[in-house]
Amino acid sequence: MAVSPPMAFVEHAQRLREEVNHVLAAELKFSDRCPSTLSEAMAYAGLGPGKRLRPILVLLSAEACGGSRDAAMPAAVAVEMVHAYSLVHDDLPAMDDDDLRRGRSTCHHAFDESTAILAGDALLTRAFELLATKVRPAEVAANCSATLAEAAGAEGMVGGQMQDLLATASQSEGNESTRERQLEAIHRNKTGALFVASLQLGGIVASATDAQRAALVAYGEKIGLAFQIVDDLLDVAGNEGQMGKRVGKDDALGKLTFPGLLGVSESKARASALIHEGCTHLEIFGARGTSLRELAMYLGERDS
Ligand code: GRG
Repeated sequence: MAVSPPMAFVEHAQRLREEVNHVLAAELKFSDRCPSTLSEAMAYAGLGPGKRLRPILVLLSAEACGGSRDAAMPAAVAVEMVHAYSLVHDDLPAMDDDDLRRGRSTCHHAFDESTAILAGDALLTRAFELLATKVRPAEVAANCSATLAEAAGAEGMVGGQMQDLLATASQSEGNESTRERQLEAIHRNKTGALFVASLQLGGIVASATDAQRAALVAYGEKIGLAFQIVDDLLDVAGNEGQMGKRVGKDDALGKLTFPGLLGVSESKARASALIHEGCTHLEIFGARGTSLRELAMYLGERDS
């Protein structure tokens, strides 16, 4: 059964979300060398009412490793820019062809398709500009850039999206255990890689030890997969108003999903087990890992 995070955590997460939004808004302001339509589309996509989970992971992992929130903030905002770009491109007609995101029209509906493609491109490049110019010292900036690029690129998120498209096109051939392995591999790249990178970035800016870095990766892999299982469950039974996006699309598109493969109750049990397992890796952080533990609980019981 899912366990709710304490109210103090919910309030802590809300404060972090507001701090992230403040810096994100400042970093999405451009001089008049940027066409106003492009900066408006970037602000629309970047500042929409999302949960800001990935930047919160950056800030909480830095906290767990004894680092400062100010030092982690540029990396937190950079990850959110990469995430926002991925949502804009994922919603395009050539991808999921969605008209609703975060309770509002998708970027290509609010603007147009060409502007949405360019806004996604510019969010992605702005993220790396931020890491290069705002993370110090330069060696830490380079380490953050390499970590985020690897997670977002061909061997991470974009590669996972390609695997997902190929699996949908081939209508998921193979027996149940082959398909389950395939599904886990897709989500390890498509969703999990950015979760793990977010935790790694917090660790990098906080000069985490190798053992702390390994613990963050192990925790991130488990909760990243749990997040995706819950996302699949919400697509089956979630509320469109609360989710702020269309539901029931996975089934309509013939997508390989956890509830489709394992059924609803086994999927719920799998998500709870992963959250529990993920939290066992936080012991190394002692009391400083409490917020990451509470975030994992939140992921298990979220409804949006
Ligand atoms: C290059 C054309 C082109 C497309 C690439 C990169 C990409 C498309 C897709 C990335 C994969 C992707 C969007 C995965 C979705 C993961 C997911 C469940 C996102 C929703 O995350 P939440 O719930 O969203 O954290 P909020 O709105 O709260 O930020």
